[in-house]
Amino acid sequence: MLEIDPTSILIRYNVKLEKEMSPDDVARQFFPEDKLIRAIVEAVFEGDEDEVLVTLQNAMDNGKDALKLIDDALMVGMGIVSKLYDDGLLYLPDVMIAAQAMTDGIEYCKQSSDRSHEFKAKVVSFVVEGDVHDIGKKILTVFLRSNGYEVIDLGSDVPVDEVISTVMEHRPIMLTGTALMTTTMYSFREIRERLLENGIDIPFICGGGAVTQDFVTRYDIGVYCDDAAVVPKIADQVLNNASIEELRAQFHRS
Ligand code: B12
Repeated sequence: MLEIDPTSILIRYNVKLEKEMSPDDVARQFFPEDKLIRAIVEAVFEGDEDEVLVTLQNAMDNGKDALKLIDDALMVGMGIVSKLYDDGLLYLPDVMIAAQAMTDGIEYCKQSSDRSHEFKAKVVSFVVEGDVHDIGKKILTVFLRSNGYEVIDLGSDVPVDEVISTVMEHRPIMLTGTALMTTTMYSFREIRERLLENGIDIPFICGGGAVTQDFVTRYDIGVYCDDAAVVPKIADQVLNNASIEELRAQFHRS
């Protein structure tokens, strides 16, 4: 007869009963109670652009204010996406898709209202002249917009004159520049000099593959950061009147 060792059976059938929470489960904990708002938040979280518009319209039809929905629903949905991304539960494409749904929603709310939405502040973003690498810049734009900033996005391969004239016209709280090539990043120096010549001393935040902290500090250009997701935190500090030295102390690596 076959001899069975009972200890081996116990080990073999010892299945792990706890289930790890999925990103959806985690997100559900943050969804608001109000059914009309919750539907919009869920649609942003899912990155479902059509559903965002349908749920927004439904909320407006039921008495919600179009512009208040930007902060109360669209930003809440995007905030949940950002939190899960920070916690490593979502990936960058999830953030980009949700941000697009949120951006469409913001446009829809603006069109549906005769008042204008209050952004935290304005930021100008660009990729330096001669450089077409715009992926990092697109990411930081998404993060800034999803954190309540209005971004004037000049795109890539932007001439110095255009950066300066845009800053003069729009008076942003800060400027962000991206450069991916060692041959193009010297534009940052020229831009900084031209800004100062025009009496504009706003923080100039520089990043992108080719740029280093040493380059940005050596030429006294501005503040360096290698992570697009941190840019809204820098902007929040700029809004708190942080000086260049304070920004460097907080965001530069020692
Ligand atoms: C994709 C890519 C391309 C694509 C660009 C598509 C696009 N729309 O962006 C295409 C194919 C068009 C391309 C073309 C070229 N490329 Co190219 N390309 C790359 C590649 C593979 C990835 C770059 C990238 O998107 N990285 C991902 C993004 C997310 O990174 P990122 O922009 O650095 O952003 C991160 C941070 O830097 C930060 N960040 C970015 N911006 C900012 C701004 C602020 C304010 C802050 C705080 C943070 C921040 O946030 C992001 C992370 O969160 C790199 C190689 C590499 N491994 O980097 C080469 C690379 C950049 N390319 C290079 C070269 C040489 C070229 C070409 C000249 C090739 C050629 N001979 O034609 C052309 C240049 C055309 C031009 N005039 O610009 C070189 C540059 C070398 C150098 N140091 O000068 C690299 C490094 C490849 C190499 N090893 O040789 N390229």
